[in-house]
Amino acid sequence: MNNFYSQEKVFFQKAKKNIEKYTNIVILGHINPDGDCIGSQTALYYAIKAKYPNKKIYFPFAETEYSKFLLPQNYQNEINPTIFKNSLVIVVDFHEKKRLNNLKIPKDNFVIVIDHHPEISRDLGDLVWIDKSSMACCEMIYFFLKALQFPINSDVATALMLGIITDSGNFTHTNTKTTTFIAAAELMQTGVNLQTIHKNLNSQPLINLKLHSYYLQNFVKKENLIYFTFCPNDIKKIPLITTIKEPFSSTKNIPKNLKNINVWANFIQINKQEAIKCSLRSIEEIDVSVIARKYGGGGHKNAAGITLKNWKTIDKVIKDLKFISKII
Ligand SMILES: [Mn+2]
Repeated sequence: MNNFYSQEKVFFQKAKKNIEKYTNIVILGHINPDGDCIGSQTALYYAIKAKYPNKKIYFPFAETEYSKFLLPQNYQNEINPTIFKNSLVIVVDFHEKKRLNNLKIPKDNFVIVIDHHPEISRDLGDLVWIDKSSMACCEMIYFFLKALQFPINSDVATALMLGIITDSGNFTHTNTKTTTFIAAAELMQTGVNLQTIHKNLNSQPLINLKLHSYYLQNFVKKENLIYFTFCPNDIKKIPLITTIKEPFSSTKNIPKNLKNINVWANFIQINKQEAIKCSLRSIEEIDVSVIARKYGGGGHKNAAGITLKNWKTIDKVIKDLKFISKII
C-alpha cells in the first residue's frame, strides 16, 4: 500500500522517530485482550526488537491459551510500574483509559495510539492513528511496519495474521476488505505459520462439549434475540467449569447463522468476586456497540463487550438488545 494519505505518513514518521528515541518501550493492549490486541502487541515487539535489538520492550498481559506459542521464551505476563520510567508507551487496539488493564500510565509518558475502534471519547494519546475503516489493528500495524521498512519476519507475520484471522472471523465479517486480503497475502509470503495459528485457536478441552450441550439446553430465545446466562449458582451443574479459562467463549457464535436471529449475547460470571462478562453480537446494520457503550463497555458494530457487576443491570441490557433486535 503506497497510497496512504499525507496525514498517515506524518504519523508514521513521527512514530518512527519516537521509537528510535526511547530505549524502553511499553506496548499495552486492552482489558480482556483478544487475538487482534495480542497479535498487535506481539508483532510490534518482534518487529522493533528485530530492528533495534538493544531496546527493552515490555508487552504485558499478552498471554492467553491460544496465543502462548507466539511469545518469546523469557516472556513475563505482569508489569512492574517502574517500567514506565523514561519509556515510550504504545497503545494498541483501544484508546480509552477505562479499557486499560487496571493500570495507570503516568502523566509524563509520551503515548502513541494505534487503533481501529470508532473514536468517541478518546482520552489517551499524544500521537494518534485511528482508522475505523480498518478491519483489524493488526492490519494497520502491517501497513505501518511495511511503510517504515521494519523487518517482517515469520514471528511478526504470524502474530499479525492471528489478529487478522480473529478480528475478521476467518475473513467472514462484513468489515473484511480488499486491504485485509492484501495484508494477509503479503504476510503469507513472509512466512506465516498458518497451521500453528489454527491449531492453537481451535484446539478445545473436552469439557467444551459439555458446555456446548449446556448452552444448547439453556439459551433463551425472545423473538429475534438469543441470550444465555451463567451465574455462580449454576456452577454446581458443571463443577469442572472452574478449571477452564474463559468458559463458554466457544459458544459465542453458535447463533450466528440461525434464521431470524439478529442479536445474540452471553452473560457469564463464574465467581462472585469477578464481574459479569457480557459479549454482544449482531448481524448487518444492527449496532450492538451502542448498547455496550451505554453500559460502560465498547467494541464494534457487530461484536462488542461489557463487564458489569450487577445482574439487575443485565436485565436492562437484555431489554435494550431485544429492542434493537427488531430493527431489521
Ligand atoms: Mn481489534
